[in-house]
Parts: sequence; structure tokens; C-alpha cells
Amino acid sequence: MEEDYCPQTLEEQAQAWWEEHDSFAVTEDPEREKFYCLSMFPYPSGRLHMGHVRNYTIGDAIARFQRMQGRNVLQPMGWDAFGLPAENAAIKHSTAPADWTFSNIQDMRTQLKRLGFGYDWHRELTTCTPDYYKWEQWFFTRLYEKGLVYRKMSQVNWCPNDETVLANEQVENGRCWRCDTPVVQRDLPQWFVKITDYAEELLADLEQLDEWPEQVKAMQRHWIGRSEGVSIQFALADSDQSLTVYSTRPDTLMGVSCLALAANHPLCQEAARHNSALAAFIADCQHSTTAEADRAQQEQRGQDTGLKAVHPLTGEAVPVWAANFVLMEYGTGAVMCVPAHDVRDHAFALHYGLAMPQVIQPSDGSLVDLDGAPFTADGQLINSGSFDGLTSAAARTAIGDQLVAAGKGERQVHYRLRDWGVSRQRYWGAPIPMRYLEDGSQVPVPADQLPVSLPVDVSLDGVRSPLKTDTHWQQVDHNGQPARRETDTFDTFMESSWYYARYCSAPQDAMLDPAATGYWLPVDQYIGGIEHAVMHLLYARFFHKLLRDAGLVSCDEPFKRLLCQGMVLADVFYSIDEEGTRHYHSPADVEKQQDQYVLRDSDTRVQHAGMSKMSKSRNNGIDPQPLIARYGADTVRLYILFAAPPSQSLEWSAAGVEGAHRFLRRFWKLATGPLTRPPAAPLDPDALTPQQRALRRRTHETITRVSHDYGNRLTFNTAIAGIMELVRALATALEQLDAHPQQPALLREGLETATLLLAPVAPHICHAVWQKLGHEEGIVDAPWPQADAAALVQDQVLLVVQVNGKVRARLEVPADASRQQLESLARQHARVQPFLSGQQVHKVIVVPGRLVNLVVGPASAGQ
Ligand code: OV8
Repeated sequence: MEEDYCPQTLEEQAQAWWEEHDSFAVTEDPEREKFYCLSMFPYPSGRLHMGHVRNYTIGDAIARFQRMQGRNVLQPMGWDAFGLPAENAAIKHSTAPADWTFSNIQDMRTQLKRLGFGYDWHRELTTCTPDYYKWEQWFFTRLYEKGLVYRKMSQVNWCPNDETVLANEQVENGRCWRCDTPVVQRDLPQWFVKITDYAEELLADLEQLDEWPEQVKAMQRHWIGRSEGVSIQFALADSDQSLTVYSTRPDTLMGVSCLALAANHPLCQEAARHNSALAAFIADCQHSTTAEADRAQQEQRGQDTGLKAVHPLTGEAVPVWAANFVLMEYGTGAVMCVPAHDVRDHAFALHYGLAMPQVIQPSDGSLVDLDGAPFTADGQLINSGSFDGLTSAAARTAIGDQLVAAGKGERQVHYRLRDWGVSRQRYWGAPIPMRYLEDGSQVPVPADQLPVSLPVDVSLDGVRSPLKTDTHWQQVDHNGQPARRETDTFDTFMESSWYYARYCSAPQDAMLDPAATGYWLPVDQYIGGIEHAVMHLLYARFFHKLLRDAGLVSCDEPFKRLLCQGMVLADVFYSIDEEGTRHYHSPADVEKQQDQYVLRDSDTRVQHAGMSKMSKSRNNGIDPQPLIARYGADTVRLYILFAAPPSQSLEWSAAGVEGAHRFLRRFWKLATGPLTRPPAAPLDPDALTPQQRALRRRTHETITRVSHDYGNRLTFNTAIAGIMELVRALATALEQLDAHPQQPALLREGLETATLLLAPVAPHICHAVWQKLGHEEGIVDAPWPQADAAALVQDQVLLVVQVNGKVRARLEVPADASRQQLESLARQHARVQPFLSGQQVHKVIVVPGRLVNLVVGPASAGQ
């Protein structure tokens, strides 16, 4: 009979069963439809946090559901093992990054197994091992040979604390995204991969991704930043030189009040030789510590260079300024300023008292107050000579045409996207496989000398990469010539740009096996955090196209459907000490007494500061491990999926975890009671009472609903709510187990269904129940239940009977009853009769299938 629910034991048994049967190992099977379910692989940072648990629970539920649909499901796991955190931790704990990393991997793998995730561990990969990064190095040298890789000096964002170059995206408000140190500018030779060659395709193919969140596609579109415009030539007065500017608004050309140059533009530097104010301004700009990404946003400052340009259409003189908001790295290092119609130029002109000629007016002819704000929208041209009266769109064509005809302009498409700088000056990364010969030339490492292995037995002092100081390692023979190795390593986004493909098969002698990638790719479902919307997801799409062009994969896009999970939030609590310092307290240490929050086992009051993302700084992280130990993996999984739809933020609630656990106990009680006995009589749907038919309908409706929620909407929360209702209904019906010969078989069907439906979410308990119900096969391989169309037919409906608008009775009636039948059933009902006696029915309102309202009043005499 009923057993206690003991998650620790039954979860261990289920996991042992999967292990023994190697349940999650898969191979290509052209006969079967494949499903590749991938969750973003973790940085092996120490222990799993709740964001990981959420990510991997969502992925596992999808994978298990798809497997029960009969698909050949690949769900792999691995380690994004290079990167700064390992180096920083190694410095802190005086270990080598490799040791720290591998020990974390051990711990985190154990945790993932404890959560029961169904990974094919045979495919586990670790990006810091030479057998992985060798192929990345090989591919890089191929790209070099194809002309898709180059080295150039460029101003980079430099984090003085981490001693590394940061990509623009890694600079947040002028600070390092990892350690928050203010970023400075520095010139260094860097390796770049030509992502801009693929800008057009990366943009166009977003259209194919109809199962990606619109928000992510919009972010990528913005990041690529395609624009159509005209590059316009301004001759320099008294010189044979000219300046070229690019503008998407040639319709405003007649409103130009100056040209602005980057401080390090050669013409500026030249002019500064005779202009000390300009020289001082340039020097100031170069000492600016503002990261490139943020410079465009800072206060506009400038200095007149004294140079004059010639307006290409009017011939008028246009002053040339140096300005801090123009970047040499972007476009030509020169822009045209149109203060009346551009926000930044407007602020600049206001600050320096520059002219602000209005050349566009609103199409409705209304007036614009340029002292307040520029008019940036499209409109109609004024003060523009022969172009007056044209719309902005027409003027863009007309002015563009005239510039082109005069040889002073060219139509161009531009992108905001820059080439991908992949060099990092840190140690813990894949060495960039390039060498420098004594004559200064650069050569790729020959394929037969790969990998360039990273020495792992090192000690870190936290200042310089061991590669930079190890001259022995740096020296190498290149076909008989002395050469020096590149000491920079790859950006870790290189490793994460192709790992999904390496999971498909990991040959010893090749980067990828096209037959295997052809079968498994694209990934059918990719799941990960929204923080990867631009960088990782754009680099991986780019890399995929490079792999395709090398014949290593055959589809155009790596990830068919994308789910970006929401954040996990938790309560923030703090107290303030005598010195006024805030101390954050873990939600686990706080309890509510009456209406106040206090620290557990003390009467120290704490303040509640709402909910926010779990973070170390606010001490509001909830460690998954103790929860798993206390409640079991199924409870944690169930809670996480039940508490919120996957793409929304999840507000952590201890009471919610308790609730999930209670449900599993109820389910266990239902499943281990009398229903484990096989029913004496098989289910005969025709022999059911109306009440039993209703329960059976609920069972089958739940199948329909849950299938749709898991498969299409990915809303596990609503699916679980449906299963919970079904379990509740079954538990109630269990009380009348012996009331009807069909009842045991009916409940058995309901219970088996609920178990199958719950299996993707809480696989351990469902595995155990399935065995108790006498199934030899594991529930992982059980086919998904199908709703029986006959059971879904609603042959009875609930009719509400009102007398003068007040509900007096509810009764089951045949779904196809006529109005007349409904009225007569209502009148005859025992609960209704008393309200009719001595009364006369004046009016009857019938809403078929729902309601009968009898309007009655005193019987009038003579009737
Ligand atoms: C909390 N290795 C990279 C990475 O992000 C992925 C690679 C493909 C570039 C957790 C935090 C508070 C997600 C994350 C990712 C996955 C692996 C984190 C979500 C943020 N979060 N939500 N709640 N507890 N590795 O180890 O950081 O976006 O999808 O799982 O994360 S990672």
C-alpha cells in the first residue's frame, strides 16, 4: 500500500537505471526524425547557480518531451572552460587555472547528474583541452589563408585591472563588464575576423528565423546597423585635398553648418601644427579614458581647425572643426553637422554658437522652435534652392542623383557592425596560431604542427600572462627559420561559436564530420540567457556560415528555435549598522514575524528592498544544492517550471518550493495506493456513468492541453497546472474506488496519463511510479499519450438554473438538448420546484448549453 515519498532514494534509483541503460546515448538514425535540444553550456565557475538550474531544467523537459514524441533526441553538455574568471580565481587561490577549472567541472558535472538531466555524456566536451581548440586554431589558419583574418593596429578598450582588451560589448558605461574598472584607450596590434563580409547575410537571414524572439532579432538588426546613404565629397578650400563624409540624410545637405573631424584625423593633426588651441584639444581627446562605445554619448566638445571646405552643391565655404564625438575608426573620420535636424549636431551647435539653418519643415507646414530641439523627422524641403517643396524621401533621391552626376557623391550601404577583434592579452585561452618571423612578417602555424598547446603548469602573478614572460615558449622554429609565437589568446566567444557543431561528432582527425552535422544540425531548440542576444548569438551565426562555406555544415543557420529564459529573482534584505553601513542578508536567514522581517533566531529587524536578480553583492542568491538535498531534484525542477513561464523572470519563493513538494507527495500517495493493483475489468468507455465520462474527458483534455503547452507554447507552468488539476480530480474520485466496476480502470488510465504528462518535468518520481504500475520499459521511452477523440466529446454540459436571476440549481444535461427540453428539465428540478409553486412563469430565458432563467411572479387571478 501507500509508501512514504522518499525522493533521495527513488531519485538515486532512477538515475542508476538511466546510467545502466545508457538511456541518453544517441547515434544518427536516418530512419527517425531527429531533435537536437541544446542549452547554453556553462562556464565552469564553481557550482551551479539558480540561473543554470533554470536553463537546464527547461532544456531537459523539452528534450524528454520530444523523446516521448518518438524523436531521436540529442541533448549534450560541455564546458566553456577558458576565460578570465579561471585566471582571477587561480590568482586568488594560488592554483593553476587548469586545476581550478577541472575541479569545478567535476563538481558541476556531479550536480548536473544529481538533477537528473538526460545528457549524452559520451559527447561531453571541454573547450580548454587541445583536442577541442586544435580545430579552432586550424580553422583560424584556414580563414587567414582565405583572407578572412587580418592583423591591424587599432585603438582598443583596455582594462587596466584585467590587463586585457575588451570588445565594445564588454564595456558597460565606460567600465569593464567583469570587474567594473574604468576602461582606457590603447593602441595595440590585434587580430580580426571579417564578420563585416557577412553583415548583409547575417541581417537578411534573420528573416528565416521565425522561431526566434522578435526582441533578439531586433537587437541583432540594430547591432548590424545597416544604413543606406551617400558618401559626399567636400573639396578643401585652397587645397587639392578633399574630405568625404557619409550621410543617411542627404536631404539635409543644404543645412550643413560645419564638417567635424576626429581629433586624430590626419588633416586635424596637420592643422594643429600651427594652431596651439587645436593641438591642446587633440591632446585632451587622446587622453580621454572614455571607451569607444561610450564616446558617442559623452558631452560634445570641439575646436575650430581654421580649415574651410567647399559645399559640393552651393560652393559656399563650410567651416571644419575637430570634435570628440567623431571616431577615426568609424567611416572616414569625418561627418557633416546639420544642427537643425540632428540631436547631437544640435547640442554641438548650441554649445559653440554655430549656425542652424532649417532646411526641412514638417509636412503639415507647422512651425519648429529650433532653440528648443532639432526637427529630426522627415518632412518637406525649404531653403534648399531647386529642391524646395520635395519630400525628404524624394530629396534624398534628387540630391543623391545630383551629387553622383557631379562626381561628388556615391550611393553606399554602411553597417554599424565592426570586424570581430579576437585577440586577448590573457593567458587562459586558446593560443592564436600565428608566428612572426625575424623580418616582422606573420605566418600561420602549419596544420601539421597544431595544436599550439597552452602550457598548463604555470603560476600566475596576476599581472602578466605567463605566455608573455616565457621567452622559451615564445621561440619556435618555422621551417628552419627562427620565429616568435603570438602570445595573445582567443576571445572565448571563439570556442562558444562552434561547440554546438562539435557535439554532433568529435572526430580525432577533423574539425567536424559533415555527415554527422548534416544529420543533427540545425539545433532544433536552443535555450539560454538574454545576455547572449547579440554577441554569442551573432558570432555563432557568423561562424556557422564560415563552417558552411568550408563544407563542414550544410544548413544556413545554427539555431532553428530560440528560447531566452528570464532571470531568477529573489528578495533582497538588509540591515543598517551604527555607522550607517548596509549589510545584506540571505533570504534563507530571514523570517517573517507578524508583519516584520527579522533575522532567524534573533530579533534583529531587517528591511525588505523588493526583489532583484540573484547576485553576490546583494547576498540574495539561493544555492540549489541544499534545496536538492532537502526536497529532491524533482521538487526543484517542478517548482522552477511551475513558478513562471520560461521567458519571464521567476520570483523565487520558499513557499512555492514547499507547494511543489506537497504536490509531489500527493501524487506519490495517489500512485502508490490501491491503484497499483491492476484493474480487474478493462476500461470500457461505453459502460461509464456520466460522472465517469466527465473524469475521462478531463484526462484526455489534459493530454491535449499539456501537449500543446510543452510542444508549441513552451509554457510549462500552464501545463503543470493542468496536470495538478487532473491529479486532484483523480484523488477525489479515488474515494469511490469500489462504487462502480469501471472505476479502477478509469482511475488507472487517469493516473498513467498524469504520470506520462509529468515525466518530462519530474522524471524520477514518474520513473518510479511507472515501474510500480508494472511497466518493464523506462518511462523515458514510453510513447506520449494520445487524446481519444471520442473521450473529448462533451455529451453532458452543466446547466445553471436561475429563478429571477438567482441561481437555484445546477444540473448535468445532454449537450444537444433542445430549448424546450432544457426549460422542462429546469422546471422539473427538485431544487427549483419550491420557487415555482403558487407563482406564474412570465418569461423564460434560455442560453443553450449554459443557463435557464425563469422569471416568475404572483399568479394573476383568472389564470
Ligand atoms: C541568475 N558559457 C556561456 C555562459 O553564459 C554561454 C555560451 C554559449 C556563450 C545560465 C543568473 C541568478 C544563464 C546563461 C546561460 C547558461 C550558462 C544565466 C542566466 C542569468 N541568470 N539568471 N538568474 N541565479 N555560461 O555559465 O554563465 O545565460 O544560458 O545558464 O551560463 S554561464
